[in-house]
Amino acid sequence: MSKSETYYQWARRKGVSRRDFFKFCTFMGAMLGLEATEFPKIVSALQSKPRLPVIYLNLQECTCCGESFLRSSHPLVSDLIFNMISLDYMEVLQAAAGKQAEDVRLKTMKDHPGGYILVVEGSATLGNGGVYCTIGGVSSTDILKQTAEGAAAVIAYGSCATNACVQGAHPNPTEAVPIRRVIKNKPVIDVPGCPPIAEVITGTIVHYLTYGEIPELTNQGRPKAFYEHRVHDNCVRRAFFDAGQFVESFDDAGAKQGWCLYKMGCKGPTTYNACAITEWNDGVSYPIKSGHPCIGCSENNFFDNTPFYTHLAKIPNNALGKDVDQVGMDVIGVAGLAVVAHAGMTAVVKHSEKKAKEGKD
Ligand code: FSX
Ligand code: SF4
Ligand code: F3S
Repeated sequence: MSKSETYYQWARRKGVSRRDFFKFCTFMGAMLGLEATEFPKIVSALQSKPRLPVIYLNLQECTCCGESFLRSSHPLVSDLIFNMISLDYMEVLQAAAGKQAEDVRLKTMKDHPGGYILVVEGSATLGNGGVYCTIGGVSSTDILKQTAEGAAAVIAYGSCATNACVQGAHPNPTEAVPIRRVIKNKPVIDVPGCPPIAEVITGTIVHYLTYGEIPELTNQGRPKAFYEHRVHDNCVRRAFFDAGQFVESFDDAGAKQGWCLYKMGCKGPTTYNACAITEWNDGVSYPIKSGHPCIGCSENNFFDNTPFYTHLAKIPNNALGKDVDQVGMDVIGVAGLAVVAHAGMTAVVKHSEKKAKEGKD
């Protein structure tokens, strides 16, 4: 994609039909929680505006955030993401290396002062002058400061970048800190999750292109459209929570029935993220749907918020109005009786069938 080419021109050149391009714009509008009347503005922006330069830095992290990019749930989203990013500078994917790569980063900064987006994956390190993570012999914390200088906005992508995540867990040997602790003179958009949802970056960039400003943020600095609700609010197992039906061990009958994972340590009631809506791998699943409790990976310091498999002491806004342990016991009592009754009935039916068969013989 050349720098003066618009997203629409690029998409058409890539063989994307006009119809699919409109579908993408509608999808993005819906993801951003915009009114349908706003969708034409997205179409118009992507049809007329040239590519927005994006520099992507990898600091202290595990690269799963980049992996999450690659598996964006909308086919056009992943294509668009990679064409929005200056692939000349994304360590994981760039062809260039060493000085050549660093020169490309510096050139992008020089050519677009105040006009590029900086995406940062991973935490910054302050320990011992930032020696724990270096790129080309330079502290990555200094590279971060230098690259942020000419950025229009900074997207802290992933929990490492927003709250230092695993590196920041006790005892935090590298003095890992969130990006907003180092970059204080630019808008920093936090996109937490370990890994985070790829569509949030695309949504943020599409919003910036359409309105010339970053999307509305929560009081924690996260895009509101994606982080306004708790995982619990849209959870696929929510009906079981409301009915007081809880999994008590990973191999029990409730687990097989897809009951609520609250008692297995699920942090969905205190975790703000959109996974229950967007899901992963083309909308196939998310942790809870796959049978594992939410560990609250988008919440601050979740690595220290253990044990993962012990349930929360209190559920905010608990509509059940009583202690969940007790509710579980009540339900197990009822369910247990039901199982016994069912087993009894099955035995009676089987016995009758056997008798009937014997009579026939
Ligand atoms: Fe962190 Fe990203 Fe967790 Fe990993 O790189 S948010 S450790 S999933 O992938 O930064
Ligand atoms: Fe879903 Fe967890 Fe809430 Fe149960 S406690 S409904 S598994 S988010
Ligand atoms: Fe993370 Fe919980 Fe979603 S563990 S991926 S916030 S379901």
